[in-house]
Amino acid sequence: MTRLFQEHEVRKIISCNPMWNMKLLDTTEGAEEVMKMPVPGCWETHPALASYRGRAEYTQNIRFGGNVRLVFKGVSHTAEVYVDGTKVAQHYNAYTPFSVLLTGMENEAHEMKIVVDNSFNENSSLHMDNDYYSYGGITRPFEIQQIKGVYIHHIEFTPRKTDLGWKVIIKILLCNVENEKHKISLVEMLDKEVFHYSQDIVLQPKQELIYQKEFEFSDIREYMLNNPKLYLLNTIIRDENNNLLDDLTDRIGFREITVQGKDIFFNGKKLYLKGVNRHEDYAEFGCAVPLEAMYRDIEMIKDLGANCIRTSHYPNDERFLDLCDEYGILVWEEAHARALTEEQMRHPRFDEQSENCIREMVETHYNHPSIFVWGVLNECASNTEYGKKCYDKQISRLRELDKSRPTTYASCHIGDDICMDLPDIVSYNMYPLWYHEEDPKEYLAKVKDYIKSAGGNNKPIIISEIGAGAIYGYRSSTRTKWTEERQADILEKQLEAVISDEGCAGVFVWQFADCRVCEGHFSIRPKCQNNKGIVDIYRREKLAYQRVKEMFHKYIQE
Ligand code: ADA
Repeated sequence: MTRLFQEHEVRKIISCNPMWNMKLLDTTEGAEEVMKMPVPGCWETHPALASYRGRAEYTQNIRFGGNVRLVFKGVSHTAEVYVDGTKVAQHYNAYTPFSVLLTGMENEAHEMKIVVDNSFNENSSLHMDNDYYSYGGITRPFEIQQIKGVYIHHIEFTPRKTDLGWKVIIKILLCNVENEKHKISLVEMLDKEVFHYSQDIVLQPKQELIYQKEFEFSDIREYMLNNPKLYLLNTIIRDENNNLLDDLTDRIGFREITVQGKDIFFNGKKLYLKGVNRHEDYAEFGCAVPLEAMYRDIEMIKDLGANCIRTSHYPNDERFLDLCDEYGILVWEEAHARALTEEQMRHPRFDEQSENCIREMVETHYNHPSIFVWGVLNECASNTEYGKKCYDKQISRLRELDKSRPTTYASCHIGDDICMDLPDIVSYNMYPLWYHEEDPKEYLAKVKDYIKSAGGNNKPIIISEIGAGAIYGYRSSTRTKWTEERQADILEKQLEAVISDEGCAGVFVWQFADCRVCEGHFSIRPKCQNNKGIVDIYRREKLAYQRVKEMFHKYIQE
């Protein structure tokens, strides 16, 4: 299951065994050479591989024929895909989907081999030793799709509110995979009600065609956070003999995000963001968080009184985004990057790997109504001229790909950030009373003064990270650092400072749950975890959970 709804009725999905054969290629003592491994899943779930960093080979013989798409929702972090011994694809980045088109295949068992690599090597500019863990494996769902001569690659649904209702631009990318011309017809439905039909659409051999139209809808229910109405947008294409060719269903919402001065509006209603940062990381499951655990997270985040989640610091699993759509929880989704220096941003593969991540993130997650802003480059070198070129390139690219959402980045360069003129929303990460002993209110005033002086004036301000650490179960009347008491005290003072400030559009707690970190630079972190979660890696509440809940509920947006 790659989504929380059925994407296809016409397009057939070829089932394959979720248990793959796996062979370690950079062996480690204590583990057998060949073992079984579940997909999706992290190899760290296997007790002997809890810290394995290197390459592994996944193999399985699967019967298929004709034209097929191999769809990988996430492989961590580099994949080489081989079919019958021939390399057919390569992909870098654990957090974005990719697919491989195979045409004219013999109808027989084919050997699938995926070489997966999670090592920190010279070709990796984004996955590196960091304050989160780069797991290994085919960590998100995989499926094989049977397609015919023409298929629907993806659809973009862009709604815009008008005085009479909604104007919507729908872009459909159609792909002819054969060496012959195809003439097709196309029907579009909203919750099974036909709103458009077109025929005699001609695709030349191997042509990719964008079919774009604008529609007006008046009698629809808006997507509201307290009543998140989702529609199924269903597109079906047929050949000239009216035979079914392909279909694609996506889920959409009629909602519009606008920024005016220092305020962010959702369907014309001013937003105040009360959020949490969330890593995709869950105890022994690593980044391959099972749906039940995603469900538990979203229920707890809703219980907190939060209305948004920041996917720190990479694009998330589409099933989690589907849950956010269903629960009316807003999402700040960001491309993959955390705390890169200028030197790291000068890595020869950085621009290309960042571009691929941004394009794949926006193209595949575009229709999620819960995503209200795109972010890039968390705490990277926004204080250098070279860094500014990268920020400018990435924010411009976001705007090319999506004109319907604002852009932002979270900075930590208080006093020397030179990029605040670039994004639509200015965001800052601050840890007064944890990393430095300053009164949160005074520190926030300094942050706002700097933002005003450095190009961020008259833009919405989000405090994208506040927080403090605590070891789950460590309680003491001393209230020293690392006690749950101290974490709750610090969070209360930080939240009080931000929520009571008129000039902020919102605040995100760092972070929802503890997560594993890498041993290199971050072994200083107790248990080799980032312990600023308000719950631990098993989602057991620390005292701060209830304290944040009280604060968020105290400020309830009617
Ligand atoms: C930064 C960073 C987070 C985390 C946090 C911390 O703000 O964006 O990923 O590392 O610091 O825990 O210090």
